[in-house]
Amino acid sequence: MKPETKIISINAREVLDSRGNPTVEVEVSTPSAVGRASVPSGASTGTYEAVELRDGDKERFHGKGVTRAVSNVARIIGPGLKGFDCSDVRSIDRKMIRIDGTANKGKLGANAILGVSMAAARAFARSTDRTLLSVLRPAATYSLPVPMMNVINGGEHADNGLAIQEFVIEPVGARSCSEGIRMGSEVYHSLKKVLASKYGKGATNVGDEGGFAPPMTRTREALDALRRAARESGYGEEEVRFGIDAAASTFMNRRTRKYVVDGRSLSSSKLEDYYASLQNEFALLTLEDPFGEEEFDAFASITKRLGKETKIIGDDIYVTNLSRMRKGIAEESSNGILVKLNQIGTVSETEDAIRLGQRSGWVVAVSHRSGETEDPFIAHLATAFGSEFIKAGAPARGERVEKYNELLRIEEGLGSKARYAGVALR
Ligand code: 2PG
Ligand code: MG
Repeated sequence: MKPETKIISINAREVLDSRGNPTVEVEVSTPSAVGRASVPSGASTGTYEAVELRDGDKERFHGKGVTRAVSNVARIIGPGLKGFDCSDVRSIDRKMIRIDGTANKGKLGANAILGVSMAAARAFARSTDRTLLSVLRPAATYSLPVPMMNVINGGEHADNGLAIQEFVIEPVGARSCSEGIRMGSEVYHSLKKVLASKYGKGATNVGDEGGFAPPMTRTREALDALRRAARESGYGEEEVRFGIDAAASTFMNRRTRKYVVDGRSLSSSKLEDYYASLQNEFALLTLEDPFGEEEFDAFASITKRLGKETKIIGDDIYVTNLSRMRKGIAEESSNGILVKLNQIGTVSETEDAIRLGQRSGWVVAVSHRSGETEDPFIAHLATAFGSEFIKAGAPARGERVEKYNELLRIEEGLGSKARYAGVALR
């Protein structure tokens, strides 16, 4: 008998994220199963992201409560989707977009809409006893992503003096994703020793994404520490590469359009020179958000200059939004994109962004947020669509590790059919 996959009810609640802030958790029920999902939340958010609906009621959670989003799920979305089939998440997404009626999901809240979208996909997987991966993209050849592990945290994710937000390691030389995860974990622990011996024990406290937050102020210090840690673990440059997420909107002065970094105030062309010298010294494989979120020209200039060796990845500039991506494609502003479900607010629009990036020859990095939950949805999303990277933080802290652990399970499940994206990036 065919399993019943129509929605009979949708439930939502307020739960806590990894920073201890409230977020939305949704359960979509069919007659045969319940699919549950929870929604992440960023700190260095792009201006053009879909709206994360917060109560603003200072009496609860310092204004960060999400009871309005929760009630939008229970009172509006739930009744509106009754009888919809979970096999067709795209129709579910379309219906929610129609009910919301705004361009940025500001009425119902992208946190409400996304929770339902993810939970519906999972409800279909559970009801039909399939993996989430195969529901997101049936009958494909699956490739597991290279973990992009953020092992030194700065910017808005830590309280140290680093302007640059993330320093990541990328084990492209591994033969499989599981080997890459092992290599990343080894380098992480070597890094802990490197930092403790140079800066003392307090230097190994961790930031929001599980990376260390040492009392450093200079970009080079962080990259030097990464290189030493990789070497001490026995890995050379061809095995473990490095990357940066500058999140430059957070240190750009909007009036002067200068960037305050490493004790200097730099114009965008001087900042480009600075990145070029870092690229030269550390062979950076990825450089995310090197300039502010409106700086399509500066992005295009650095892509032209470094794009052969380095993937210039746009996060805040595109916010997983197709129309912003199209501008970037036309202007050749980058050769890569960071993809985040909650920037756009539905699973099907996220899929469209991934596909558009891939059609344009860009590398794709599927990403977590700095405020996460234990939901490993992105491990399935990245593998389903064969993104080159997954950015899920350090190999530490439960909410980060759960994504990597899910990749280990996925790889095991795929057996000899599992491919690894690192092969193409070497
Ligand atoms: C980023 C993300 C995730 P946030 O800038 O890429 O690492 O940070 O979720 O704070 O926007
Ligand atoms: Mg970013």
